[in-house]
Amino acid sequence: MSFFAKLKSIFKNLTSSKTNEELEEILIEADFGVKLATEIAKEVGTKGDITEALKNKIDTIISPLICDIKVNYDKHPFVIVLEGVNGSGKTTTVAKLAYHFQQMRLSVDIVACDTFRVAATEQLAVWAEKLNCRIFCGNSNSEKPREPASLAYEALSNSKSEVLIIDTAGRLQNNRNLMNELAKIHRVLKKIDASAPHETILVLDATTGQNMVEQVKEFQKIHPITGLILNKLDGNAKGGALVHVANEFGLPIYGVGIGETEKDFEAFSVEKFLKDLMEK
Ligand SMILES: Nc1nc2c(ncn2[C@@H]2O[C@H](COP(=O)(O)OP(=O)(O)OP(=O)(O)O)[C@@H](O)[C@H]2O)c(=O)[nH]1
Ligand SMILES: [Mg+2]
Repeated sequence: MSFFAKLKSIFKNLTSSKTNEELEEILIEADFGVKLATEIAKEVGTKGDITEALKNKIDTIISPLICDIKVNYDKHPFVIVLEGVNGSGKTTTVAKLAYHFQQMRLSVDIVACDTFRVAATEQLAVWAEKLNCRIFCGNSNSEKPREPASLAYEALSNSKSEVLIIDTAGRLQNNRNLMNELAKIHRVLKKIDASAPHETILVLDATTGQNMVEQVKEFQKIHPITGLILNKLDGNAKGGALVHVANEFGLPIYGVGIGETEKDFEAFSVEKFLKDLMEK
């Protein structure tokens, strides 16, 4: 059952007659995680209207974390690295963020550090052309793929833009080599600017369940994550584990992806999230 379906059934079945234990069980089943489920059941159970109390609790956890990416104009350029597992929407998010900053009249360069797959570079090159961004990429004609860290170094050394967005390879968080490669990208950036990257954003797929928590943990080991973007909230995405992630890590939530074009990026709305919960 999807997260929304589960939660919908929770709301339907919620009556004041449910015991705290029953509520706790339902919440665990709905991907809230044991710790949070216990906490909520304890708090909510004593407050009469369980539905309202549960909504308030979700609001209390998520609302303080919603914010924009604040570009520090003292940085030349302001460097953003996008990370995440296979297919979470990193490359599309590069385009969405590039467009977002262009709307703010900032100049943007992008870097195709997913050099292992030629198609990945081509995908980003298409976006670069559409958005009229400068792109740094490896030479697709050469037989050996360019080392991602060396490309990142070249990009940061040469970019004249206000914002530099770095795309990385979709990697399983348990793939040591690829994670080492990511660590290396961070190391070389710091050789040029000790404060870089200025944002390390983990891109999550809303259709992921509890594995989301694991993903945050594993990527945090490489370099501190400074914020999250949750993609694919359009359609029937679960997204529920976000409540768990938000409660566990308290990381800023920079926005959500709601489609495949550069314009399909918006701020996370708790109101919409809860409304979808009740009506989807
Ligand atoms: N519906 C929907 N589709 C999305 C969204 N974001 C990305 N996609 C689609 O999801 C697929 C994967 O997106 P990519 O941006 O290539 O993901 P990635 O993380 O770069 O993938 P890898 O480089 O293979 O790891 C593409 O078909 C995108 O068009 C979103 O917010 N909503
Ligand atoms: Mg990609």
